[in-house]
Amino acid sequence: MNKKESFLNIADEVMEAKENKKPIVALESTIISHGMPYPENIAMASKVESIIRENGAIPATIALIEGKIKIGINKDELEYMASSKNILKASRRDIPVVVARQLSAATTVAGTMICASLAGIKVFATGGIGGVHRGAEKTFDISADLQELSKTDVAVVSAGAKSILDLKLTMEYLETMGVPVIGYGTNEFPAFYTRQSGIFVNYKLDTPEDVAAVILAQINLGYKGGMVIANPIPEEYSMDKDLIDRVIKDAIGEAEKEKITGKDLTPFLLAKIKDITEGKSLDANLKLVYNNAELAAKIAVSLSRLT
Ligand code: PSU
Ligand code: MN
Repeated sequence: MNKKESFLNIADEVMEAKENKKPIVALESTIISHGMPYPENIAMASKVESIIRENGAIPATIALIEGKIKIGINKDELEYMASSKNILKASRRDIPVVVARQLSAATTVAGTMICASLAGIKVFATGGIGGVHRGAEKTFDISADLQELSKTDVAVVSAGAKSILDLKLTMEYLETMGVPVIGYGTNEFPAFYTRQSGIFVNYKLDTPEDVAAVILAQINLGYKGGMVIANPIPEEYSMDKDLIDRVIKDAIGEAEKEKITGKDLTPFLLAKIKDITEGKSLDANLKLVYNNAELAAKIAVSLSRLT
Protein backbone atom coordinates (compact mmCIF):
# COMPACT_ATOMS: atom_id res chain seq x y z
CA MET A 1 0.00 0.00 0.00
CA ASN A 2 1.39 3.40 -0.89
CA LYS A 3 1.07 6.40 1.42
CA LYS A 4 -1.98 7.81 -0.34
CA GLU A 5 -3.82 4.50 -0.19
CA SER A 6 -3.26 4.27 3.55
CA PHE A 7 -5.75 7.13 4.02
CA LEU A 8 -8.41 5.38 1.96
CA ASN A 9 -11.01 3.07 3.37
CA ILE A 10 -12.67 1.44 0.37
CA ALA A 11 -15.90 -0.51 0.91
CA ASP A 12 -15.67 -4.22 -0.03
CA GLU A 13 -18.18 -3.86 -2.83
CA VAL A 14 -16.30 -0.92 -4.35
CA MET A 15 -12.98 -2.75 -3.99
CA GLU A 16 -14.44 -5.78 -5.75
CA ALA A 17 -15.75 -3.54 -8.53
CA LYS A 18 -12.33 -1.93 -8.91
CA GLU A 19 -10.59 -5.29 -9.09
CA ASN A 20 -13.00 -6.55 -11.74
CA LYS A 21 -13.06 -3.25 -13.65
CA LYS A 22 -16.78 -2.83 -13.09
CA PRO A 23 -18.32 0.64 -13.53
CA ILE A 24 -18.36 2.79 -10.38
CA VAL A 25 -20.09 6.12 -9.72
CA ALA A 26 -18.84 8.42 -6.94
CA LEU A 27 -21.35 10.45 -4.88
CA GLU A 28 -20.74 13.42 -2.60
CA SER A 29 -21.77 13.81 1.03
CA THR A 30 -22.16 17.60 1.36
CA ILE A 31 -25.45 17.27 -0.47
CA ILE A 32 -26.46 14.87 2.34
CA SER A 33 -25.09 16.78 5.35
CA HIS A 34 -25.57 20.37 4.19
CA GLY A 35 -27.73 20.32 1.08
CA MET A 36 -30.93 18.68 2.29
CA PRO A 37 -32.83 18.31 5.57
CA TYR A 38 -33.04 15.09 7.62
CA PRO A 39 -34.61 12.58 6.99
CA GLU A 40 -35.21 13.41 3.32
CA ASN A 41 -31.44 13.41 2.83
CA ILE A 42 -31.13 9.79 3.94
CA ALA A 43 -33.94 8.64 1.63
CA MET A 44 -32.30 10.57 -1.22
CA ALA A 45 -28.87 9.02 -0.62
CA SER A 46 -30.27 5.48 -0.53
CA LYS A 47 -32.42 5.98 -3.60
CA VAL A 48 -29.51 7.43 -5.58
CA GLU A 49 -27.48 4.34 -4.72
CA SER A 50 -30.29 2.02 -5.91
CA ILE A 51 -30.71 3.94 -9.16
CA ILE A 52 -27.01 3.54 -9.86
CA ARG A 53 -27.22 -0.22 -9.22
CA GLU A 54 -30.34 -0.56 -11.40
CA ASN A 55 -28.35 1.00 -14.21
CA GLY A 56 -25.48 -1.42 -13.91
CA ALA A 57 -22.89 0.45 -11.82
CA ILE A 58 -21.66 0.35 -8.22
CA PRO A 59 -22.26 3.47 -6.08
CA ALA A 60 -19.49 4.88 -3.89
CA THR A 61 -20.69 7.60 -1.54
CA ILE A 62 -17.65 9.48 -0.31
CA ALA A 63 -17.20 11.03 3.14
CA LEU A 64 -14.45 11.69 5.67
CA ILE A 65 -15.07 9.78 8.89
CA GLU A 66 -12.66 9.98 11.82
CA GLY A 67 -9.84 10.91 9.50
CA LYS A 68 -10.44 8.11 7.01
CA ILE A 69 -11.40 8.78 3.42
CA LYS A 70 -14.41 6.51 3.01
CA ILE A 71 -15.05 5.34 -0.53
CA GLY A 72 -18.48 3.81 -0.03
CA ILE A 73 -20.26 4.23 3.31
CA ASN A 74 -22.50 1.80 5.18
CA LYS A 75 -25.95 2.40 6.69
CA ASP A 76 -24.70 3.60 10.07
CA GLU A 77 -22.21 5.95 8.47
CA LEU A 78 -24.93 7.34 6.21
CA GLU A 79 -27.20 7.88 9.22
CA TYR A 80 -24.34 9.71 10.93
CA MET A 81 -23.60 11.94 7.91
CA ALA A 82 -27.30 12.67 7.45
CA SER A 83 -28.25 13.44 11.04
CA SER A 84 -25.19 15.02 12.72
CA LYS A 85 -25.73 18.67 13.35
CA ASN A 86 -22.18 20.01 13.27
CA ILE A 87 -20.57 18.02 10.53
CA LEU A 88 -17.76 19.90 8.77
CA LYS A 89 -17.87 20.71 5.07
CA ALA A 90 -14.65 19.68 3.35
CA SER A 91 -13.39 21.17 0.13
CA ARG A 92 -9.76 20.93 -1.11
CA ARG A 93 -8.23 23.07 1.63
CA ASP A 94 -9.92 21.16 4.45
CA ILE A 95 -8.95 17.58 3.64
CA PRO A 96 -5.37 17.54 5.05
CA VAL A 97 -6.58 19.01 8.37
CA VAL A 98 -9.56 16.66 8.64
CA VAL A 99 -7.38 13.63 7.90
CA ALA A 100 -4.53 14.59 10.24
CA ARG A 101 -6.86 15.55 13.10
CA GLN A 102 -9.01 12.45 12.53
CA LEU A 103 -12.13 14.55 12.12
CA SER A 104 -15.30 13.80 10.19
CA ALA A 105 -16.56 15.91 7.30
CA ALA A 106 -18.87 15.87 4.34
CA THR A 107 -17.11 16.31 1.02
CA THR A 108 -18.12 19.00 -1.49
CA VAL A 109 -17.86 18.49 -5.24
CA ALA A 110 -14.19 19.53 -5.07
CA GLY A 111 -13.52 17.34 -2.02
CA THR A 112 -15.31 14.36 -3.54
CA MET A 113 -13.41 14.72 -6.82
CA ILE A 114 -10.10 14.57 -4.96
CA CYS A 115 -11.12 11.45 -3.03
CA ALA A 116 -12.66 9.76 -6.09
CA SER A 117 -9.48 10.39 -8.02
CA LEU A 118 -7.37 8.88 -5.24
CA ALA A 119 -9.55 5.77 -5.55
CA GLY A 120 -9.37 5.72 -9.36
CA ILE A 121 -13.06 6.55 -9.92
CA LYS A 122 -13.75 8.58 -13.05
CA VAL A 123 -17.47 9.37 -12.94
CA PHE A 124 -19.31 11.29 -10.23
CA ALA A 125 -22.99 12.25 -9.92
CA THR A 126 -24.35 15.17 -7.94
CA GLY A 127 -27.10 17.80 -8.01
CA GLY A 128 -25.39 21.07 -8.81
CA ILE A 129 -21.81 22.26 -8.83
CA GLY A 130 -20.58 25.31 -6.94
CA GLY A 131 -19.62 28.36 -8.98
CA VAL A 132 -19.03 32.08 -9.09
CA HIS A 133 -21.38 33.76 -6.63
CA ARG A 134 -23.31 36.84 -7.61
CA GLY A 135 -21.30 39.86 -6.53
CA ALA A 136 -18.04 37.90 -6.66
CA GLU A 137 -16.32 40.96 -8.11
CA LYS A 138 -16.57 42.36 -4.58
CA THR A 139 -16.59 39.27 -2.37
CA PHE A 140 -14.22 37.00 -4.36
CA ASP A 141 -16.61 34.16 -3.50
CA ILE A 142 -15.86 31.58 -6.17
CA SER A 143 -16.34 27.92 -5.30
CA ALA A 144 -13.20 25.80 -5.21
CA ASP A 145 -15.23 23.30 -7.28
CA LEU A 146 -14.36 25.22 -10.44
CA GLN A 147 -10.60 25.03 -10.02
CA GLU A 148 -10.86 21.40 -9.00
CA LEU A 149 -12.61 20.63 -12.26
CA SER A 150 -9.48 21.88 -14.01
CA LYS A 151 -7.05 19.76 -12.01
CA THR A 152 -8.64 16.46 -11.08
CA ASP A 153 -9.58 13.75 -13.55
CA VAL A 154 -13.21 13.11 -12.62
CA ALA A 155 -16.25 13.79 -14.84
CA VAL A 156 -19.08 15.39 -12.87
CA VAL A 157 -22.71 14.90 -13.91
CA SER A 158 -24.82 17.78 -12.57
CA ALA A 159 -27.99 19.66 -13.49
CA GLY A 160 -25.84 22.73 -14.11
CA ALA A 161 -25.69 25.18 -11.24
CA LYS A 162 -28.29 27.12 -9.30
CA SER A 163 -28.95 30.67 -10.17
CA ILE A 164 -27.96 31.58 -6.60
CA LEU A 165 -24.74 31.86 -8.61
CA ASP A 166 -23.80 34.10 -11.48
CA LEU A 167 -24.08 31.48 -14.21
CA LYS A 168 -22.56 33.67 -16.90
CA LEU A 169 -19.43 34.27 -14.83
CA THR A 170 -19.37 30.61 -13.81
CA MET A 171 -19.22 29.61 -17.47
CA GLU A 172 -16.52 32.19 -18.18
CA TYR A 173 -14.47 30.87 -15.29
CA LEU A 174 -14.80 27.29 -16.52
CA GLU A 175 -13.64 28.40 -19.94
CA THR A 176 -10.61 30.18 -18.49
CA MET A 177 -9.73 27.11 -16.48
CA GLY A 178 -10.04 24.86 -19.53
CA VAL A 179 -12.90 22.74 -18.25
CA PRO A 180 -15.02 21.04 -20.95
CA VAL A 181 -18.72 21.64 -20.41
CA ILE A 182 -21.00 19.20 -22.23
CA GLY A 183 -24.73 19.80 -22.52
CA TYR A 184 -26.50 16.47 -22.33
CA GLY A 185 -29.27 16.66 -24.92
CA THR A 186 -29.17 20.45 -24.73
CA ASN A 187 -27.32 23.46 -26.10
CA GLU A 188 -28.08 25.46 -23.00
CA PHE A 189 -26.37 25.35 -19.62
CA PRO A 190 -29.18 24.22 -17.30
CA ALA A 191 -29.98 26.28 -14.21
CA PHE A 192 -30.70 23.41 -11.81
CA TYR A 193 -34.40 24.04 -11.08
CA THR A 194 -35.04 25.02 -14.69
CA ARG A 195 -33.79 23.74 -18.03
CA GLN A 196 -33.01 27.18 -19.39
CA SER A 197 -30.48 29.78 -18.33
CA GLY A 198 -29.96 31.80 -21.51
CA ILE A 199 -26.31 30.73 -21.44
CA PHE A 200 -25.10 28.33 -24.07
CA VAL A 201 -22.61 25.48 -24.02
CA ASN A 202 -20.28 24.64 -26.87
CA TYR A 203 -21.03 20.96 -27.10
CA LYS A 204 -24.28 19.02 -27.05
CA LEU A 205 -24.02 15.24 -26.79
CA ASP A 206 -27.00 12.93 -26.81
CA THR A 207 -25.89 9.50 -25.62
CA PRO A 208 -23.91 8.07 -22.69
CA GLU A 209 -21.59 6.43 -25.25
CA ASP A 210 -20.72 9.79 -26.77
CA VAL A 211 -19.96 11.27 -23.36
CA ALA A 212 -17.84 8.26 -22.41
CA ALA A 213 -15.84 8.68 -25.61
CA VAL A 214 -14.99 12.27 -24.64
CA ILE A 215 -13.93 11.19 -21.15
CA LEU A 216 -11.75 8.50 -22.68
CA ALA A 217 -10.15 10.99 -25.07
CA GLN A 218 -9.35 13.25 -22.14
CA ILE A 219 -7.76 10.35 -20.26
CA ASN A 220 -5.81 9.12 -23.27
CA LEU A 221 -4.53 12.60 -24.03
CA GLY A 222 -3.09 12.64 -20.53
CA TYR A 223 -5.02 15.78 -19.61
CA LYS A 224 -5.22 16.88 -16.05
CA GLY A 225 -8.73 17.84 -15.10
CA GLY A 226 -12.28 16.67 -15.32
CA MET A 227 -15.37 17.93 -17.05
CA VAL A 228 -18.90 19.08 -16.42
CA ILE A 229 -21.71 17.06 -17.93
CA ALA A 230 -24.73 19.32 -17.64
CA ASN A 231 -27.92 17.28 -17.55
CA PRO A 232 -31.11 19.36 -17.41
CA ILE A 233 -33.88 18.56 -14.95
CA PRO A 234 -36.61 16.54 -16.74
CA GLU A 235 -39.24 18.88 -18.18
CA GLU A 236 -42.07 17.53 -16.02
CA TYR A 237 -40.24 18.40 -12.80
CA SER A 238 -38.76 21.75 -13.77
CA MET A 239 -39.91 24.78 -11.80
CA ASP A 240 -41.44 28.04 -12.94
CA LYS A 241 -38.54 30.35 -13.85
CA ASP A 242 -40.12 33.58 -12.57
CA LEU A 243 -41.06 31.98 -9.27
CA ILE A 244 -37.61 30.52 -8.61
CA ASP A 245 -35.89 33.75 -9.71
CA ARG A 246 -37.92 35.71 -7.17
CA VAL A 247 -37.27 33.16 -4.43
CA ILE A 248 -33.52 33.19 -5.06
CA LYS A 249 -33.48 36.98 -4.97
CA ASP A 250 -35.23 36.96 -1.60
CA ALA A 251 -32.88 34.30 -0.25
CA ILE A 252 -29.82 36.29 -1.33
CA GLY A 253 -31.32 39.39 0.31
CA GLU A 254 -31.71 37.47 3.59
CA ALA A 255 -28.11 36.22 3.39
CA GLU A 256 -26.86 39.79 2.94
CA LYS A 257 -28.97 41.01 5.84
CA GLU A 258 -27.66 38.24 8.09
CA LYS A 259 -24.10 38.72 6.79
CA ILE A 260 -23.68 35.07 5.82
CA THR A 261 -20.41 34.51 3.93
CA GLY A 262 -17.80 31.88 3.05
CA LYS A 263 -18.64 28.21 3.15
CA ASP A 264 -21.89 28.88 5.06
CA LEU A 265 -23.42 30.80 2.18
CA THR A 266 -24.42 27.94 -0.14
CA PRO A 267 -26.10 25.83 2.60
CA PHE A 268 -27.87 28.96 3.93
CA LEU A 269 -29.31 29.79 0.52
CA LEU A 270 -30.40 26.20 -0.12
CA ALA A 271 -32.28 26.03 3.19
CA LYS A 272 -33.93 29.43 2.60
CA ILE A 273 -35.07 28.45 -0.89
CA LYS A 274 -36.61 25.28 0.49
CA ASP A 275 -38.45 27.19 3.23
CA ILE A 276 -39.79 29.86 0.90
CA THR A 277 -41.04 27.35 -1.68
CA GLU A 278 -42.48 25.11 1.07
CA GLY A 279 -40.50 22.13 -0.08
CA LYS A 280 -41.33 22.39 -3.79
CA SER A 281 -37.70 23.16 -4.53
CA LEU A 282 -36.60 20.13 -2.54
CA ASP A 283 -38.85 17.95 -4.64
CA ALA A 284 -37.32 19.28 -7.86
CA ASN A 285 -33.87 18.87 -6.31
CA LEU A 286 -34.54 15.19 -5.58
CA LYS A 287 -35.83 14.53 -9.09
CA LEU A 288 -32.82 16.07 -10.78
CA VAL A 289 -30.38 14.18 -8.57
CA TYR A 290 -32.07 10.88 -9.51
CA ASN A 291 -31.87 11.86 -13.16
CA ASN A 292 -28.16 12.59 -12.80
CA ALA A 293 -27.50 9.30 -10.99
CA GLU A 294 -29.07 7.38 -13.86
CA LEU A 295 -27.05 9.20 -16.50
CA ALA A 296 -23.80 8.89 -14.53
CA ALA A 297 -24.31 5.14 -14.18
CA LYS A 298 -24.91 4.80 -17.92
CA ILE A 299 -21.79 6.83 -18.69
CA ALA A 300 -19.73 4.73 -16.26
CA VAL A 301 -21.04 1.55 -17.93
CA SER A 302 -20.14 2.88 -21.40
CA LEU A 303 -16.72 3.97 -20.20
CA SER A 304 -15.96 0.56 -18.73
CA ARG A 305 -16.88 -1.04 -22.06
CA LEU A 306 -14.43 1.25 -23.84
CA THR A 307 -11.52 0.61 -21.48
N1 PSU B 1 -25.29 23.18 -4.95
C1 PSU B 1 -26.42 22.51 -4.67
N2 PSU B 1 -26.44 21.64 -3.64
C2 PSU B 1 -25.35 21.42 -2.85
C3 PSU B 1 -24.14 22.12 -3.17
C4 PSU B 1 -24.16 22.98 -4.22
O1 PSU B 1 -27.40 22.69 -5.36
O2 PSU B 1 -25.42 20.63 -1.89
C5 PSU B 1 -22.90 21.84 -2.39
C6 PSU B 1 -21.93 20.95 -3.18
O3 PSU B 1 -21.30 20.07 -2.28
C7 PSU B 1 -20.92 21.94 -3.73
C8 PSU B 1 -20.86 22.91 -2.58
O4 PSU B 1 -19.66 21.38 -4.00
O5 PSU B 1 -22.21 23.06 -2.15
C9 PSU B 1 -20.28 24.24 -2.99
O6 PSU B 1 -20.05 24.99 -1.85
P1 PSU B 1 -19.14 26.29 -1.94
O7 PSU B 1 -19.96 27.27 -2.72
O8 PSU B 1 -18.94 26.70 -0.52
O9 PSU B 1 -17.86 25.87 -2.61
MN1 MN C 1 -17.54 30.08 -1.35
